[in-house]
Amino acid sequence: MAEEKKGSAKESIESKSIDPVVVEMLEKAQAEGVSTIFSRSDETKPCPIGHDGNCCKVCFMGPCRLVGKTTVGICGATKETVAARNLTRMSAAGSASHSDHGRDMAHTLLAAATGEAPDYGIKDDKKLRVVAHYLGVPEEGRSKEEVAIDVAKTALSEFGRQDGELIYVQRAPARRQEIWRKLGIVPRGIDREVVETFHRTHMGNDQDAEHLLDQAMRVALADGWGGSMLSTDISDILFGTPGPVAASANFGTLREDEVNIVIHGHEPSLSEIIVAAASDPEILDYAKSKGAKGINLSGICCTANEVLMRQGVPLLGNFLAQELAILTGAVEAMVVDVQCIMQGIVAVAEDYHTKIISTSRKAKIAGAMHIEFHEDKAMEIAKEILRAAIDNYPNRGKVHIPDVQERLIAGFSHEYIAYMLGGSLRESFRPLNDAIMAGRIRGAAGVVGCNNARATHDVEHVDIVREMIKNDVLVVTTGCDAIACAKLGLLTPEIMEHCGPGLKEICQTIGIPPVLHMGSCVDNTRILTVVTQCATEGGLGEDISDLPVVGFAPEWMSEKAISIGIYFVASGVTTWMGVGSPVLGCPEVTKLITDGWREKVGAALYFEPDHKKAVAEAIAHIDAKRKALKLPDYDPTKYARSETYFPGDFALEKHGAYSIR
Ligand code: MSK
Repeated sequence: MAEEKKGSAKESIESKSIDPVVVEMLEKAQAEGVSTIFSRSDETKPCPIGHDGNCCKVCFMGPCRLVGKTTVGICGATKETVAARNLTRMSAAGSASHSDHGRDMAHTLLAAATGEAPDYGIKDDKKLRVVAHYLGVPEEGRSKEEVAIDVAKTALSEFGRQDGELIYVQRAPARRQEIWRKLGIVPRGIDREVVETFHRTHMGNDQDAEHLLDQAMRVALADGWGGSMLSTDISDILFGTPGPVAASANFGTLREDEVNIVIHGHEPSLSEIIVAAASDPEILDYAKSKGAKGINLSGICCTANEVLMRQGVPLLGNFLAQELAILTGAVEAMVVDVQCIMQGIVAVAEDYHTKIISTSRKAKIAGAMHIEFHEDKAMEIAKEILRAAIDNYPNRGKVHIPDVQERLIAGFSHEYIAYMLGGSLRESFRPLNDAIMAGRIRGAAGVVGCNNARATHDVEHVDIVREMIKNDVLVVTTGCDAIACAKLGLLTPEIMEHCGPGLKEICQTIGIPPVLHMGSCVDNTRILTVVTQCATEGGLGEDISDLPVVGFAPEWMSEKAISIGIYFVASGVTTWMGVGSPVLGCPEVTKLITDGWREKVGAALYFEPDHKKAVAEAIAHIDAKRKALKLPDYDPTKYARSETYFPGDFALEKHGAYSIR
C-alpha cells in the first residue's frame, strides 16, 4: 500500500512537466518538504467565478459574483460589461508593464548619449539611424550622440503624447492603418491609452462590452506598436541588434566550482552591465579569493532571452523554474529586476543559501536584499551585486545540479532574417514570400508566452511547435516558449529532420533552423515587423490579415500575454491562447472577440485549452488564407519526403526524450 502511494506520488510529479530537470527538482522539493508553485497549485484551486470573468471588484460595494440567479452586480452591471471590463483592464496592465519597460530604455539611451550614464554606449549606430528615420529625427551629418538624444526625447514624448497618432503606427501596412482609423482605435499616446482604459473601467463609466473591447485593442496597440516596439529598438541601439548565437540551456549549465549568479526579470539595462562586470579581472580575482574558479551567469525569463541573444549567456529555465533553481543549492544569488518574479523565491531561499537581490525601485520584495540599481552608477552597483553574490559562495551546502543541458541557436532579429534571406546587398523578405507562395512553406506561426502552473509545464509549447514544423509551418518564438524550445532541443539545426519536406528544403537552402528564437516578450514586436514586411513585399495580399500566419500563447498567465494576444489580433493575426478563457462565463464577450473581431480587424482571439484542437484550427486557418490568396494548395508530396514526416499522432513523448547530454 505504501509502495503504491509512493508510486502514485512519483507519477503525479512526472505529470507536472515535460522537462526532466523540473521533474528531478520537484522530487527533491517533495523529499525536502519545500513548497513550490507546483505544490501550491495543487493546494489552491482558482476561484471559478473570477476565473471565468464573472467577478466584478471595481468598487467596494462588491465584489459581486455573477453566478446562478445573480446575473447583474448590485449597480446593475451585466455579465457582458463585467467580463469585457476585466479583459480590457488586463490588456491595459500588460500594455503598461511592457511600455514602462520601454520608457526606461528611452531614459537609459538619453542618459547614455548625454554622458550621464557613462557605463552605457551606443552599440548599433546603423540601427540608431534607422530608428531616427522612423521617428522623423534628422541624422545626416550628426554625431551618434546628437541623434540618440533626439531619438530618446522623441521616444519619451510618445508616452506623453495627448493626441494624433503614435508615430510607429506608420510602420504598419497602409491597409491596416486604414482599418484602425476607421474603427477609431489608433493609439494616441502610450500613457494616455493606459490611463483612459483605467478611467473607462472605473465604476460607472464605459458599460458597452463592444465599446470596451475596442479600447482593449487600442491600449494593446499602444504596447505592440508603441512601448514594446520602442523598447526593442532602443535595446538594439544600446546593446546591439542580435544575430545568431550558439549557447546552451537548462540546469546543467550551472557550475559546481564557480559562483553561480542567476539574472531574472526583463530589462537588459541591468543584466548587460552585470555580464560586463562579471568579466572584470578585479571581480574574478575576488571570486577566486573566496575559493571559486570563476563566475557563471545564467538567466531566467526574458532577461535570459535578452542576454542570450546578445551575449550568449545560457538559459537556465523559464518562468516555472525560478524556485527550482534555488533548490540546487548551487545558486549564490538570484538578481531580479521587474516582472514575472514570484514572491515564493524568497521563502524557498530561506531553506538554502541563495541571496535574492532585488534591484528595481519599482519592485521591492519583502525578505529580499535590496541593492537599488541606477543607470548613472551602473557598473559600480553591478560590482556591488556581484560581490554580495561572491561573499555568499563559502556559505554553500550540498549541491545538486541535474546533469542535463541542451545546445541551441538563438538571436534571429528581423534584421538578421532579412539579411539571411537576401544577403548583405539585397536584404529582403522576397525569398520567404516566394517559398510561401510556392507552397514549400505552408505558412508561419508565432508561438510565444509564459508558463502556467495550471498546465503541464512546457508540454503545449513543445507539442505545438513540433506539430507546426512537421506541417511545413515556419515557427518564430519568444519569451518562455522560446526557453521551452531551447531546453527541449527545438532550437538546434538537427530539428530540421522533424520538419515537413518543403520547410526542410528551405531551411537547408538558406541555412536557418525551422524554429527561430526572436527574443523576449517585448520582442514580439519583431514578429510584427516580419509580418508587415511579408505583407508589403508583394504576392501575399496587402495586409497582415491576408497572410497565412497564426499566433499561439499556449501556456499564458500574465496580463502582458493578454496585451500581446490582443495586439497580434488587432494587427491581423488570428491567435490561440491556451489554458482557459478569462471570459468563459460570458458567451457574448467570447463572440465579440472571435466573430466580432474577425469582422472588425480580420482576425480572432480564441481561448482554447485543448492545444490539439487549437493546432488543427490554426492549420485550417492557414490553408483558408492560402486559398483566399489563390495560392496553390499545400501539397507536401511535391517535395522530397523527410523520413519523419507525419510520423503519426503527435502523442506526448516521454520526458527526457529530447535531452542530448
Ligand atoms: S517572462 S511574461 S512568464 S513569457 Fe517574459 Fe515568461 Fe510570460 Fe513572464
